[in-house]
Amino acid sequence: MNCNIFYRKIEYPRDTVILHQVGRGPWAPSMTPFAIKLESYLRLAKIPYQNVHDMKTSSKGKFPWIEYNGDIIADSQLCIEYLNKKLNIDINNHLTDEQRGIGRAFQKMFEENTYWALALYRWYYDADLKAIAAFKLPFS
Ligand SMILES: N[C@@H](CCC(=O)N[C@@H](CS)C(=O)NCC(=O)O)C(=O)O
Repeated sequence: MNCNIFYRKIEYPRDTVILHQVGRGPWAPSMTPFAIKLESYLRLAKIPYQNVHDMKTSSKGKFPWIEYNGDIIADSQLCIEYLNKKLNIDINNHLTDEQRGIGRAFQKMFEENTYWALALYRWYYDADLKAIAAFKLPFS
C-alpha cells in the first residue's frame, strides 16, 4: 500500500505568504480578530498571500500563523514585523512618532484587554452556540 499521500509535505508557491487561519464566517472574514488584522495588513501592503483554512494552530497553540519560503512564524504581530523586515515594508512610514505611539497604545488596549471582554461575551455567554455553529467548528 502506498502511504505517501498521508505524509506528503505540502509544497507552497515561493514568495507567497501562506496564512493559516480558521474558516470564513457568514458575517466576518474570520472568527479571530488577529487573522483579520494580519490579512488586512497583507492586503494593504499588497503582499501575495494564500489562505489555508486548516484550523491547525501554531507552535504557540494559536492562530493565525504564516509560512513564507519555508520560514514559520507565529503571532500576528511577529508575522507583520517579520514581513516588514524581510520585504522592507513600512505601511506606517507616513506617521509621526507620536502617531505611531498612539497606534501602539490602542493596539495594546484592544489586543490585551478589550479582546478578552469581547471573547467572554461572544464565546462564553453564547448560550445557544450560534457563533460556533455559524463558523462550522468541529465542536458545534
Ligand atoms: N498574540 C496572538 C494572539 C492570537 C490568539 O489569541 N488567537 C486565538 C484566537 S482569537 C487563538 O488561537 N486561540 C486558541 C486557543 O487559545 O486555544 C496573535 O497576535 O496572533
